[in-house]
Amino acid sequence: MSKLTVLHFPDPRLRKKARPVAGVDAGIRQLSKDMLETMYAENGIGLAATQVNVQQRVIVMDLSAERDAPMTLVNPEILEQSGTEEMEEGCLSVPGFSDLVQRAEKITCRYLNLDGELIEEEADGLRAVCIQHEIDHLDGKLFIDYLSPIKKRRLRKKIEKQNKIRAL
Ligand code: K2U
Ligand code: ZN
Repeated sequence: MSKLTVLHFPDPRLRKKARPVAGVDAGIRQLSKDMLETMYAENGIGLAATQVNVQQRVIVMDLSAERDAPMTLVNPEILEQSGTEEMEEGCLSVPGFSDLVQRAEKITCRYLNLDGELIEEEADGLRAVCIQHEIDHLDGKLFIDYLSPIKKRRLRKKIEKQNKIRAL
């Protein structure tokens, strides 16, 4: 297993659109293991392959309190969605920032598991938010893209200032 490097905004590689996985093989299973190790080390509850500079449609999640219920979703897609809900979101690729984001309240998600089985399940609450957040990553979208232009400009200036200080 190896911990991978998480890309940080405004890295342009976060904007790449990931490609569908042709088949769940040993390489995808190793990627899943490395992504889970990285997610746990960074105290995340989700991680998309795009965030570790791999342009494949793979996301991992673990929403359990005990951090012992890992899930891997290959080629995840949202088949249906209903309602709206608002939740405070953060992102491992935009450290130190969070804001309210509106998303679908309930979703029906279809994906391949690590055994290559096609799974279709409903999700709501934090699970629904996390799946939508991670699928956005696979499409090169970040939660900050939902913010108002003023908030996004303010955030970009704060990050550029942080990066200048780090570079000193
Ligand atoms: O994709 C990521 O960057 C990991 C995200 C996943 C996530 C974002 C918003 C809402 C739910 C999940 C987070 O950084 S994981 C950190 C976290 C931990 C507990 C609750 C919410 C977010
Ligand atoms: Zn994120």
